[in-house]
Amino acid sequence: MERSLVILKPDAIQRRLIGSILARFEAKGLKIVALRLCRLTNQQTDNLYSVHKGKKFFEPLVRFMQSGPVAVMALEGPRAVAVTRKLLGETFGFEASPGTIRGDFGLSRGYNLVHGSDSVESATRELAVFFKEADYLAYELSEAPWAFNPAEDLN
Ligand code: IDP
Ligand code: MG
Repeated sequence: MERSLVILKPDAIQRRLIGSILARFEAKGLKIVALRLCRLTNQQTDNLYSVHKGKKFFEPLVRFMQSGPVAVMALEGPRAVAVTRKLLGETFGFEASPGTIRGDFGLSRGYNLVHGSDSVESATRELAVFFKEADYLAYELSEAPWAFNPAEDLN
């Protein structure tokens, strides 16, 4: 089953939005299979944001991401990566549609509450920065057969 890396950024923690944001992922039917609070290291922010090195927002972005605790998690489900990105909304809060996490909770460019892997390849790389295979808890949600038809085609 597909997995995505999601990080609730320092602004989400400071604004006490952990519960509200997690509720969006739960309501959608995604399963939290790993979840941890931590502070991001240089190595971790480098890995997450290497494509942005050299851009003018890179240094402020790294400082922001290391400015306080974050909640790092792995979300699992059919098409977890694309579905998560849709739930996040456009990058900037002022452009993100109402109904999305960024659209409902934020106004800023950089302080946009949440990170989500942008492709299955990025998810594989990013998840490996934070979790070992043994960190993913295997369990069944009782509603799972009603949240998604297992006979459904994923292509
Ligand atoms: P994404 O998070 O939607 O994938 P990216 O373009 O990959 O967006 O940018 C990574 C992060 O860098 C964003 O989530 C945001 O926090 C920050 N960021 C991107 N563009 C800007 C900008 O123009 N000004 C300030 N921060 C930015
Ligand atoms: Mg990105």
